[in-house]
Amino acid sequence: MGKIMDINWYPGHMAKSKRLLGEKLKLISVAVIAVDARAPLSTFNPDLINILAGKECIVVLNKSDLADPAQTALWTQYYMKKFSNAVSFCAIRDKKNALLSAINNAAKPVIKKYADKGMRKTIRVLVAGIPNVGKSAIINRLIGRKSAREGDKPGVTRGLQWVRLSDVLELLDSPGLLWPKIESEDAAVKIALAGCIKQEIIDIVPLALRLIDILSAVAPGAISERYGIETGGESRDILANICKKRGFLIKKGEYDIDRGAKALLDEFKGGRLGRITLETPKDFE
Ligand SMILES: Nc1nc2c(ncn2[C@@H]2O[C@H](COP(=O)(O)OP(=O)(O)OP(=O)(O)O)[C@@H](O)[C@H]2O)c(=O)[nH]1
Ligand SMILES: [Mg+2]
Repeated sequence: MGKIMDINWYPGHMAKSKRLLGEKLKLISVAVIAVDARAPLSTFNPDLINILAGKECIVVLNKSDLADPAQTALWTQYYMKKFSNAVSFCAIRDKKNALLSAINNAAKPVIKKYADKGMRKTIRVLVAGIPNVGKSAIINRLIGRKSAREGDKPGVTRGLQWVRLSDVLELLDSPGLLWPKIESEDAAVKIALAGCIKQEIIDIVPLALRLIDILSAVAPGAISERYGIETGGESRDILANICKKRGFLIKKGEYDIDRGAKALLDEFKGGRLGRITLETPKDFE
């Protein structure tokens, strides 16, 4: 099978963003770490553990509307154990209350620390995570208007941006950060499937074949239901069958596999294959 992408892809703008973020860290007391609920561990940037050491952290499993609710519950428990603070969220639909109270709870000890010294300070909350997991959307949801730019592709937020949430809380939107060396090819695949890596560097046919393999384990039936095809054979035959069903032909008898791959990947990303989570906590025990 072909290589899906260079998993050591770490563009210069991310190194720069990480440096600029480093300069603001001393101002930050609370951090919201956003992950994609469809791959909650693979989309967690392990660099953030070091970067955010000593801060109150909340893991937000965002895009929960696209994930399997039972899996999201397991992953929320997983992160509760790890960080004692985790919330599942849908930034485009959910009410802000649950997330807001998690942030307020995390800020409470910091507010108290200052209050004990007779000080009343603004608590600064960083929203961090890999590209396209919905950091800006989370901020917009919390403040109730579109203040941070969001977009349906990775790399939309380019600089740090402060947004006032209340008289005591201020949020910091940050550009998506990957880490310099993604050790696991499996994690790289899921990061790509969740749309967190720009399309241009991805080889979409092998990625679509990997998606077909993963789906046969985590959501058997999803492809046959969506496309009305048999899914017993090899992934390549399944992809060819998707093309056949959709009429994606280059010429008679030759399928447009690229087009089929793109359709499958886009439809997965958009949730049209159902609410699917690509990994379960048990995979990592
Ligand atoms: N279905 C769904 N889509 C979401 C959710 N949250 C965000 N999105 C969409 O996902 C896309 C990415 O959201 P952004 O807020 O721009 O993501 P980001 O993490 O700020 O991305 P970068 O700034 O590129 O790092 C946008 O099209 C959002 O509308 C969610 O909970 N569910
Ligand atoms: Mg953003």
